[in-house]
Formats: sequence, C-alpha cells, structure tokens
Amino acid sequence: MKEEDNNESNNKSNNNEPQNNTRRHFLRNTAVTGVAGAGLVSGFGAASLLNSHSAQAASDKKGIEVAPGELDEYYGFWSGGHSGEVRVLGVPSMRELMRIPVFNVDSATGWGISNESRRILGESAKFQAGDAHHPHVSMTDGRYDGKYLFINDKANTRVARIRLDIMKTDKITTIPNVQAIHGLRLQKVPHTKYVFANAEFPIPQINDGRDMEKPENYYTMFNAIDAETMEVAWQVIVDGNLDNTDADYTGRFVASTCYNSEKGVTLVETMRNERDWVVVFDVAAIEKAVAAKKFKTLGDSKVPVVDGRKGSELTRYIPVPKNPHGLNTSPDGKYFIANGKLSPTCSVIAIDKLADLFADKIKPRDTIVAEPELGLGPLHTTFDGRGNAYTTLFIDSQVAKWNIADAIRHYQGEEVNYLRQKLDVHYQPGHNHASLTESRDADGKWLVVLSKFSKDRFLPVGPLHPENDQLIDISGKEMKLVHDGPTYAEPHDCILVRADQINPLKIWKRDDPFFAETVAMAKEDGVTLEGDNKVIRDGKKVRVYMTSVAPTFGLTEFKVKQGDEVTVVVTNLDQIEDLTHGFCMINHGVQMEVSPQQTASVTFVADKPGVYWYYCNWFCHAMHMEMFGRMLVEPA
Ligand code: RUQ
Ligand code: CUA
Ligand code: CA
Repeated sequence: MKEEDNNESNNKSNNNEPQNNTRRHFLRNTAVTGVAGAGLVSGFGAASLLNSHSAQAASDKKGIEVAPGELDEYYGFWSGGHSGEVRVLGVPSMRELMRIPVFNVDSATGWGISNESRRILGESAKFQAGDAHHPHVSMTDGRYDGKYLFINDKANTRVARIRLDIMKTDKITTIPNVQAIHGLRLQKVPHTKYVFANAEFPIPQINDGRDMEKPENYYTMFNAIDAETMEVAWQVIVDGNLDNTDADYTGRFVASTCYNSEKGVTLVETMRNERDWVVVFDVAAIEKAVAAKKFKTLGDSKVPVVDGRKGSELTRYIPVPKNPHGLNTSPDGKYFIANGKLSPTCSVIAIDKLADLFADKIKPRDTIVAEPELGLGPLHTTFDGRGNAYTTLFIDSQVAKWNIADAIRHYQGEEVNYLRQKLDVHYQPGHNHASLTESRDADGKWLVVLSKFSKDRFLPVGPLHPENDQLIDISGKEMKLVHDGPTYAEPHDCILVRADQINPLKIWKRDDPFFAETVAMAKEDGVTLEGDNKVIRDGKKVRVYMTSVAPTFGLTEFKVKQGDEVTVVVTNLDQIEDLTHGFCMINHGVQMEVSPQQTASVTFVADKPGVYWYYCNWFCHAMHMEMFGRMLVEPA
C-alpha cells in the first residue's frame, strides 16, 4: 500500500517497525476495535479499516516563505491546552511570535507572581494550572474587531479575557455552580455582548454532598458571560451534558452539542444511545425570561438561572448521531454543523428553520437538511467561504473537504458526490481552522490542522512527543500540505485573524488600567512613579519604589528588616520600543517583566537576614549584566 511506503520512508531514520505497525494503523485499529469490541458502535466495519488513502502529496513549500524582515498576513492565536497559556503565531510562516500566560504561572513575565497578574487571577491565583481550549476573537457585525480574545479553562471552570492591544490577560471569571467550561464561542451579531460557555459535567445542585449517588438528579448549565464586565449574565439548566457550541449571525440562536444524553457516569454509559442531540438556545427568549424575573438562584450565587430542560420555551433539542463533538456555524450564516464523532456523519442544521421549530410548526429533525457521511471520527468542521466545509476525521487521520450544497442535494435524494477530497494528516487531528472562518470574511486561503500525534515526523525528543500543527493551502481546488509545525502541549484550537484586524500597542500608556491599582497605591504613598525612588515603611510592610532606565535601577540598594513583607514597584521610564527590563530578587522566587512605560510590582517576605542581590533579567543594554542592586535584610 502506498501509504505504508510513505510512512516507512519517514520511519527509516529512527526505527525498524514492521510496515503494518505504523502509528497510523495502530491508533486507528485500537480506536475502532476498542469501541466496536464493546459492541457499541455500528457502521465502523472492518472494511473501512482496510481502506488505504492515497499517499500524501510531497510537501509543497510554495507560498509560505515569509522572508526575514517580512511580516505574516495573519495572526494566529493558539490555545495552549493544559499548559494553560495562549500562543501567538504568524501565519503562514507558523513562526511563534509571543506567549500569553493565562491560567499558568509564567517565569519570564511573572504572570501569577506579580501583583498585577494576581489581582486579575483573583481568588483563583491559588491555582497554578489550567486547561485552555478555545480562543475566540471579539466581533462586531460578524467580523473580528480585534479588541479581545476569550478563552476557557476546563480544569478550573474559568473564562479569561485577553486584551489584544497589549496581548495580556485582563480579566478572569470563575463560573459558579458548574464544573469544567469546555465549549466557548462569542455572540457574533450585532456584536460580542455575550461569551457563551458550556459547562461539561453534570453535578448535584447544590454540590454540597447531597445527591452524590443519584446521577439522575445531576445537571449542568449553559452560561452567558457579559463580555465587557466579565460577570456571568445568566445560566440555563439543560438535560444531558454540553460539549461544543457556536452562535448564529442573527444574534438570536446558539447551539451546543451534547454527547451524554444518557447522563452516564462511565464511558460505556455515554455510548448507549444511537443519537444524542444538539440543544439550541433562544437568546432573545432567555433575556426576556430573565428580565421578567422568571429565574432562580443557586447557593451563594446571584446569577439568574433559567430552566432550559426539555419542554422549556427557551430551548429545543435536535437529535443527532452519536456522541457529537464540534459545533460550527457556516460563515454564510445558514447552518449549524454538528460533528458526529462516533458516527461517520455530520448533521447540517438549517438555521432559517429554527424560528419555525421554536414556534412548534416543525419537528426537531425537520431542521436537518443534510447528514453527509465523511469518514471515521468527525470532530470539527471549518469553512472556506466558497461553500465548502473541511472536517477533521480523528480516526482516519484525514481532513475531508466536502461541498455543503451538494450534501443537501444528496440528502434530498439526488445522485451527487459531495466529497471533494480527503487529505492525510499526521496524525489524529482534533480542531482544524481556516483563515477568518468564524466571520463573514472567511477567505479560504489557509487551513491549520491540529494533529495530536507527531510520531515519525520530527527528531525524537524522548517519550513525550510534540504535537504537529499542519498548514494546508486551501486556496486552490486541491488542499495542499505545506508545513509541519511541532508544538508543545496542547493546542486544542486556534483562530486566524487578518493582520490588519489587530492593532497592538508598541509601548505601554502610563494610564493603562492594567496597573492602575499599583499607580493608586503609589499616589496614596505620595510617590510619583515617573521619577521617585523611595522606601515607605508601613508597620511590617515595606514598599520600595524604583525607576528603571537602561542600564540602572533608580535604587541600587534598600534596607528592610527580617520578616518584613516587601513590595517592590518598578517603573520602566524608557520610551524606546522593545526595551523591556525585568526584576529578579535572588533566592526569593520573584521575577517579573517591566516593559517600556510599564509599572509592575511584586510582594514577598524578606524571611532571611543578609544581602540579597536583585538584577534585571530581560536583556536591555550592553551593561545589562551590571543592572543590579542589593537588598540588605537586617536580622530580626
Ligand atoms: S473540543 S477536547 Cu476543542 Cu475538540 Cu476541547
Ligand atoms: Cu534592564 Cu536588563
Ligand atoms: Ca451518547
């Protein structure tokens, strides 16, 4: 088989595996037989295991070369999965431009260490881990407006907002009375008023020890967060669980997949039903119910909770096969597409039929206008703006390109082939994402496929392998793989935004709200941050204010007493782009970034007597090594 030849040639340098034991076959066989062996999946026959797909076309470099000094056409924002961060890449070069710490602790910038970051983390600063899945850029009238990027933390049930002018996290909200925010999307029209967030796991309500052995009493909720205040606006109780979500282009409807209609608490139980569902939320009706005070609250939370379980006027449940995963809105605003995962199909829901569904003029399944069969393990679908959809097939390790209009004609009984192409990827793709695909501007140029496994593709780096983010040119008739990009755990998802849609600042503004509380503290101490170098004692608390101008700190020594709680505030007076200083207090686990015109602060206890050097740890000057000072800690 051609495919094995292909893999074998990739294998040569690092192992002698027999041909039929390639990673691709191993994963595909275990994934399918593992499930089918339990007798739970129909339609995944042995024949489909033996299908060979055509060999991967040789990598075609044309079009991705972005020469030194040249800029990329797109910003890509990558989630960092359980690394907890967000990464900024240039596309098509796939060069990593920046990392934005969010739910993690970051040694370089001091995220999770500095006072400014800890204020933003709030109560959840006690967590040093997170699981960031779905990055999405705020929109106005269905187009990216470049203001914010929102992202979920599945691990600790949080939603964060990143300001795209400074590329820093500026708000983090913990969602009450639910567990594991997974699917996250934004209202597209008229603008991003709400961030919609699916809480995945049903739990007892209230979760205080009651009903633990009664999973039938558990439930989960769909959440809307006000994008400006980042407060939870309302929550909707649902049946089953919630996986992924997306919004329409009218502002009225949002749809979420549910893979656990069974309300199972084990894997096997979640696969019992041949169909689960897509739940559609009527945002306008929910807002009306909340305004009319038709809600309850749960526990200490004041968030309005409305009931969207089956029979509610606020939701409709559309049965789809089986354990569906991704939910994607086509950029023409016509369709919600639910990806079947354990079914080889995608279900295409006509959004213009939903008003009739809510008016009870039609039945839930009447909204389905196509259910194309694409291959094994459809997870996520993306679009080129020319009527084609691209669906990742996790088990087949392929991307299937298909035509939506043809799939609809086929569903109506016409003999038409909706499949355009299947392209091998390496291996096990989760999300894929085409340029501008979540907006009206979907331009069909680039497709990023986030492959979960990379065996045989890169130099080996120990048992832990990188993932493989592959870049595919979709501008022509055929998809062409043009680049492999190894990445660290675990880009779940990414979003590609045109470079002109993002407008970052080059140096900080002195009145930036990011450090406004620190500025207010200085004001109370009578300190002018833009010039003063002062030590203020306040009982056992000591505040040390200093400036930094390359290559010196305004204070080259300060004295405290053993046991003092010391807050060091550094203001970078340099006005030159790219002249970042750092502050590191040796043997105190303290360091942070101080970029041009930024004020940053950090608090620690001077618990050991003696001399402690501090130094600048961002390279700033020929005399950067000499940018230091001493903290003298007098014994108690
Ligand atoms: S969904 S597993 Cu993005 Cu595929 Cu989180
Ligand atoms: Cu300042 Cu290095
Ligand atoms: Ca199920």
